[in-house]
Amino acid sequence: MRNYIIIGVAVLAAIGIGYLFISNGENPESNINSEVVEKGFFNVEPEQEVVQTMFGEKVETRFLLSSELGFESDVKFSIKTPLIGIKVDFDNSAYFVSKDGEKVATVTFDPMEEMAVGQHNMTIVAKSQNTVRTFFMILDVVGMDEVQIDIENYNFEPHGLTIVQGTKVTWYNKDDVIHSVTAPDNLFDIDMQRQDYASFVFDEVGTFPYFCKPHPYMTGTITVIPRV
Ligand SMILES: [Cu+2]
Repeated sequence: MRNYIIIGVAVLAAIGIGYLFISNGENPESNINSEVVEKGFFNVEPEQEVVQTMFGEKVETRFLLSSELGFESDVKFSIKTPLIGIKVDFDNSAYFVSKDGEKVATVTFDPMEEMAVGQHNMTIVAKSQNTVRTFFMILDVVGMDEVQIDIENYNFEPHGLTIVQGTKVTWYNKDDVIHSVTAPDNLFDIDMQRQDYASFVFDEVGTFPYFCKPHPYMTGTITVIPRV
């Protein structure tokens, strides 16, 4: 019994020492520019706050990067929101920002799959060694002809949606409870049984909020834009 305790203590001590070594050792990622001490900070300005495109059409948008107080370093972007069915490409993996002038970062969104349709709130992070800038943008992938909204876990998904005039929107109730799709002005008021489908064709241009009668906290909005 005593031997086991001694072995146990020795194992714990070994783990502890190992841990000290690991935490003292430098993590390879933070090692890249470890001799460079960053001065100042950088600013990032999105060219647009709402980026709109049609389903199936690539769209580009740019960010302006500038140096403040002598900042000189690499800046990397990442998008913290999962964008399902959308391919995202930055034109560079890192942007060297210096006091010599503004730098432009370009990102391309390619909404390739049908599930890309809808308004996506994106959290974008631009990061250097010591500075982090977080900002928000909306990517609005406009639907045309036919669009499906899933009702799942007491949510309309997509929750915000832009469509072209004349588009048929079909709601599909995936939940095991009864919901409704109800416009406050009674333009439509559809009871949705379990596993039920129901459609409405939006011929008028405008903004149409709707909700669920049994669960009024469930809301959605459809914005209809003119067909060109
Ligand atoms: Cu409901």
